[in-house]
Amino acid sequence: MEKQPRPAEELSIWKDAQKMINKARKDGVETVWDRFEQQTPGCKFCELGLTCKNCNMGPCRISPKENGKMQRGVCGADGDVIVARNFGRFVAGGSAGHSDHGRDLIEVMDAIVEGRAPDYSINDEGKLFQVANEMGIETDGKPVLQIAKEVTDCCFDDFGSRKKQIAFVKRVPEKRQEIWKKFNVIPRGIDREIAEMMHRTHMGCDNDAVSTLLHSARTALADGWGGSMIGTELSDIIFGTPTPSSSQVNLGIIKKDQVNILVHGHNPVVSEMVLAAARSPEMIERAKAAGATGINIGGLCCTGNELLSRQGIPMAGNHLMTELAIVTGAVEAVVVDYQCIMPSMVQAAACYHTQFITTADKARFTGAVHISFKPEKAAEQARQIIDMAINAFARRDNSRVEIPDSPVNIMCGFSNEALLKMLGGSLDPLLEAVKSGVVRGFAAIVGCNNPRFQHDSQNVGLAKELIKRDILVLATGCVTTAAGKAGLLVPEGGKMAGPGLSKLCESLEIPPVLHFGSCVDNSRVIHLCGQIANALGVDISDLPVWGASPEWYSEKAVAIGLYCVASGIPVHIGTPPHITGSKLVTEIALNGLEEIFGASFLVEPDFAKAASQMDKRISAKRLALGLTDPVGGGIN
Ligand code: XCC
Ligand code: SF4
Repeated sequence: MEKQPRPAEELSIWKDAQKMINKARKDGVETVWDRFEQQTPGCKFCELGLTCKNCNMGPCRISPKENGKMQRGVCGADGDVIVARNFGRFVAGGSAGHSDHGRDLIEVMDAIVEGRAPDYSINDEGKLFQVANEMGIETDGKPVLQIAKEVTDCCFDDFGSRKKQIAFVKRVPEKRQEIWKKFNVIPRGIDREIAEMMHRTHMGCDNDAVSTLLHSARTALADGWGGSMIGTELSDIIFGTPTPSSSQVNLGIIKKDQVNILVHGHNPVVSEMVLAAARSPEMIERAKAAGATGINIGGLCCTGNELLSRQGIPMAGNHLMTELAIVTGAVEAVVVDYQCIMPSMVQAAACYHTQFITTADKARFTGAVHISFKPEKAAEQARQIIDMAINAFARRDNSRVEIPDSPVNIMCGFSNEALLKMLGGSLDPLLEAVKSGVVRGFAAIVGCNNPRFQHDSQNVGLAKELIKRDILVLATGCVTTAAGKAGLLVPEGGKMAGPGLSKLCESLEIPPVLHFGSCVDNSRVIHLCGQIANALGVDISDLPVWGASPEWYSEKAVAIGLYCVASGIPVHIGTPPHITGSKLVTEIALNGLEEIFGASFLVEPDFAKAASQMDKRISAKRLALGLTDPVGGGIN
């Protein structure tokens, strides 16, 4: 008998999602939830991490039986080794994704420096100078492009093998660097650590789970303080450092009378140009000639967050909303770069008039229109994309259009620089707020959606629980959209916070959850933690801080989690990665890392329980710092 589909209300907490899930069913569009049903239950061996396909004597699978002789793969690898190797490769995948994204920004900066990309420029010279100084590059009296060239070279070198450590290790507190030295996890080169991870996990190399896990940490640190940080910093230099502004979120941002173009993926290089083209009078005229009132650029996932942070474009939705956005029937084009783009979007688009346009040669989708994007021809290609969308507008079938909700207002564009500016140029007022207990601590809630959970239930639930306890929340990635829809990204959201935080929100006119950007912008979070630790003369692991990714799904999310932990920030996750087949590896993740890095993972699928655990630790950290904890334990 065929399984009955679950009611839409069970699948997502949002009205706009529920309506579109039902419309998808009516329109015959398959969604992520349908496929999740088909794939459940998953393979037990794979879930436990106990399958290995690393060579052709296998595949092998290890039975997790507790008693008797430990099974081994054909080569002799035991369950611990297989789990650790699989985990290591998972981290390498995530680190490669973020870091290759960072590299693409270096390529654009290189093209700017060499005069090959006339449509791009250096937007934030102040930030360029600051980053150059941190990298030890002399700036006095040098032309801007010369400084940009030297920063570009330094970043390129960070990917290679010639350095003992990547440039931004300088941002890490001394005590933390000592720990990294002791355990030999200071990242040397970004590509190097990733390649070494692949090497170590080849048959017959690193056959000690602890050793493999330590290199996983090194690989993740190469992402956080390397590839991702380069991605963030160079994006700021080229497109501007985010400053607070306002925008809107949910599927209601799609406009019935306009040419709607959604930008999706992670890298702002293409979408910044698409936005610029969409704002040009020439393109707006063409749209009007086609019968639309204008051109509307909306965001999905992290490309959306990048453009929201810097340019204030509205957000249509996060990861699990991406197919549903197309189901509105009012999207003329989805323009994608890479990462987190469900291949199924090609089929969803084909059910309507929507053009699905890929732009990255390393992220091709069968059935999509491909425009091989080149920074050298950026503006011209962006206009070509807009033209395709305008042409599609004529083919839209308005009888199939349904826009399910009206948009919610949000505040966006926080960055470390913006925060510092709001605080009057110094972290002191924030530190004072922490010391007095007005803000008891910080938590960065980051990452994705996963159909294992009711969409956004955990992301929103956890954020609400934490702010109630006067814990200031920073949100990145897909959590930003969830927080925005829940009304947490506006100063009035402070009413949902505890007494201290709600007053702070009122006096500073900030939301209780700060939109801190995209996934690569988690580098802002670790950088900020480093700055706070330095200001207090302590290590990051001494701070009352947490990371959390309740609904994570991607390899990148695990890389983020691990670089946070290795940086001294404990991390809550809603579901474990595929490691539970090894007691040793699981024990290290939950406890062993604490002894090495002063932080570890908390796996807890229930946000309320997670919040109370996080609260306890924040309380303990405050007391250890000699601070009082006025509210601590007040809510349980
Ligand atoms: Fe992807 Fe960054 Fe996750 Fe969203 S949050 S589903 S990784 S888009 Ni990073
Ligand atoms: Fe099996 Fe070992 Fe080959 Fe993995 S590396 S598939 S465990 S023989």
